[in-house]
Amino acid sequence: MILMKDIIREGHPTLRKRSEEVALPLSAEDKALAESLLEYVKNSQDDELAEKYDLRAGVGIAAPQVNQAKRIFALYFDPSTEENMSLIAINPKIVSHSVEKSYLTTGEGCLSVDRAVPGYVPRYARITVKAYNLQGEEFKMRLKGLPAIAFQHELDHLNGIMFFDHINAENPFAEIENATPIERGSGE
Ligand code: 4LI
Ligand code: NI
Repeated sequence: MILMKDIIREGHPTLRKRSEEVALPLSAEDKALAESLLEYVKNSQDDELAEKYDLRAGVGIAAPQVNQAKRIFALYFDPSTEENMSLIAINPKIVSHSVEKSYLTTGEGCLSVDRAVPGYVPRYARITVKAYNLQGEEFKMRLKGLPAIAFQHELDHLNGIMFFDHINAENPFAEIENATPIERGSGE
């Protein structure tokens, strides 16, 4: 199981690399890695397990964050939330996106970043994505809201990009043209 000590932090070179495509069908090792990423985000949102194992809560985590430069990530939104989604994405791609953008009014956090980096992170408001699942089958889906933001945040990790790379350096809270703000409390 993945613990905080297994998650590499900003400054580690793996976070700045482009991760490698994953061979399909998935090897047993890659399948176990993908499952452990999903397990981490699930456990991190369970109050008891998060406290027991000292896990920081996240909705997404990417393989390079555990020092595996492979194109795999997991997203998890609890069934009690309106998002309600559990996803493993292998070799993910954005096939199309809206012109409209969106951003979290609270800014973004990252399990590999131990400081608060204030500022708006512009993202596409709606994306159509393609990826492979654990069984090696291709799937396609449309995302909006927080899942779309999280998907773009995790896809960036596979390309060596950190969320703060997108923040306006002169004015972190400069208005973003053609964007819908997303308000969301932590831990709801
Ligand atoms: C507890 C239980 C306030 C501050 C609000 C917490 C269950 C920030 C938000 C959670 C912020 C859950 C999150 C992300 C932000 C902030 C990620 C809490 C886990 C909110 C997820 C990838 C950016 C995703 C909304 C600097 C580790 N997640 N909050 N950003 N939540 N969480 N991101 N922003 N301000 N990061 O961080 O998983 S996209 Cl679900
Ligand atoms: Ni991150």
